[in-house]
Amino acid sequence: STVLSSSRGALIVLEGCDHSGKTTQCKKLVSALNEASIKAEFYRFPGKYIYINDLDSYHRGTRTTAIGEMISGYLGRQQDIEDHAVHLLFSANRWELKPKMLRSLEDGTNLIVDRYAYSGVAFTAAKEGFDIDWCKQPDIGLPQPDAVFYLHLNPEVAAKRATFGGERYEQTDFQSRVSKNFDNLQDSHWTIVDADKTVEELHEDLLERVKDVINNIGNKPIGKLWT
Ligand code: 2DT
Ligand code: MG
Repeated sequence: STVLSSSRGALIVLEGCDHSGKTTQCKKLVSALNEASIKAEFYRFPGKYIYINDLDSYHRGTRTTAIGEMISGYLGRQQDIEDHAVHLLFSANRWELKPKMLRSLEDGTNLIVDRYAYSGVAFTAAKEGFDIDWCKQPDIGLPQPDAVFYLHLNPEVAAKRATFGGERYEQTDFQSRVSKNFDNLQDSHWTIVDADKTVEELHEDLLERVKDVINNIGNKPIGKLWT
């Protein structure tokens, strides 16, 4: 007889330019997977709010970390933080969640993650005086995503969706440098997905790809990012 060993969870990241629909799609993926009785949790970086299988408390923002709070104050312009220091805080926010993420993955729960170290590098490296190599250092060794889906939207289409507000980084010239940096970070784990379609169409597309990753994960060891 055959003994079926249960597989670990897959670590799946959505990246992409602003207004490409990452957050919406992550939440829809988690809901759809859970409805299909596939264990999945939503993570978001920066982890302004952490929630575990509870979409409502996410919106209420009930669970925060101290580092997440600092980043939140920075993005909302309530607080200035030196550029190198805030880069390290974004990274520290990922490291502080690493043990929890690994426990979930080992327990067979799939993680659907809205932004990761790629955003960390792409955004800081868009600032004056930073290079990609320096920016990558603090995130080296984090859990390696099994798949990164990069939601691609051309800048004119993104601009039409945009309600660029007062949050830090929400300017078009900055965003175009960010998007060039993303291009330099693509590796074999990436798939570029056309995000210029309806929410439902994009969801169907992503759900199929995500299920494919989950079905093929087996007990492949979790890698270490950028090693
Ligand atoms: P959203 O809440 O819309 O995702 O905006 N950022 C994010 C960084 O500068 N470094 C990071 O490591 C991460 C994860 C991207 C969050 C903003 O924070 C930026 C936009
Ligand atoms: Mg978002």
